[in-house]
Amino acid sequence: MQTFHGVWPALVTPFTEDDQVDVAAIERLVKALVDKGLQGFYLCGSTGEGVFMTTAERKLVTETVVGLVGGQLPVIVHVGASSVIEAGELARHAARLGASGISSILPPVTFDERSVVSYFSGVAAAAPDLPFIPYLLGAIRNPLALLESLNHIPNLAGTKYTGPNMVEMQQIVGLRSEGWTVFSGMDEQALFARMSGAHSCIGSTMNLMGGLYLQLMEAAAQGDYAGALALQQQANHVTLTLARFGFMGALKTALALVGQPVGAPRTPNIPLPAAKLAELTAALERAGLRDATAL
Ligand code: MN9
Repeated sequence: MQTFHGVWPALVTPFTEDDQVDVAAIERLVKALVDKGLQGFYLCGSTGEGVFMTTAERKLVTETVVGLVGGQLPVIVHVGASSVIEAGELARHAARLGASGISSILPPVTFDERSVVSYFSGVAAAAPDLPFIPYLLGAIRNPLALLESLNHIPNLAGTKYTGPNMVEMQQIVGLRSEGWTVFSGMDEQALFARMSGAHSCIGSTMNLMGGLYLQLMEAAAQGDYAGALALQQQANHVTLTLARFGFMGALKTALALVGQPVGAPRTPNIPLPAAKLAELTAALERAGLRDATAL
């Protein structure tokens, strides 16, 4: 199975004032990220608010982004949905358009590990020629055992591990020696995940500070770990500031502040209250947003 590398934004989905997918804003943002040198795109994940969108809206995002960058950069589409039928439909759609891979969160409201295996098997089988990247997000007791239980899936090609445990990260990386891509999903840990063997990172803040992460990875590749750490800390100041104000609403507002208006998040994500705009702007200024996004 194809492998992947580099710094990828978990693309935010821009919405218009009347809560429609904003195709023009997607095009603007994607072009800017390509110009910065980002190395792939992950669509409709938790940052892309895919599970809060309709199937038609998710298809529109995929069509727009694959139409813009397909063939030039890899695009992985998150297709997870509560119904495996819907996830399968999205997976087939992604394959038909020429996406590079599919990914899925765990099914909601399941309490039996065999259900997770059954669900992932069904999603992966809908696009058998595409790499399948299960998205390990949230409190998963034993990610290593879970991945081992998915071993029979022919197109299993890695995982997106959004957890903080870097020992676990090393073990997941070590599961296979080829045809295996481990994406780290916790932006605050991008450097440490890379040092633990993660092949690539996908994250929400790469929409905002993509150039900084590229520089960070370049410093690490040159063995300049002090330089890389300074950049990780610079990014984390901004990320932790966003979290204090309600992450998705603050992230989308911050994108507008640096010239990429993407509208408000989709409910149940909460927009930044208008009364907090000045406070967030000042806090981001102090956290060094301008420097972090100038790269
Ligand atoms: O996996 C994102 N995680 C979630 C991607 O959305 C739960 C991350 O990129 C975080 O937004 C980021 C900030 O905490 O690490």
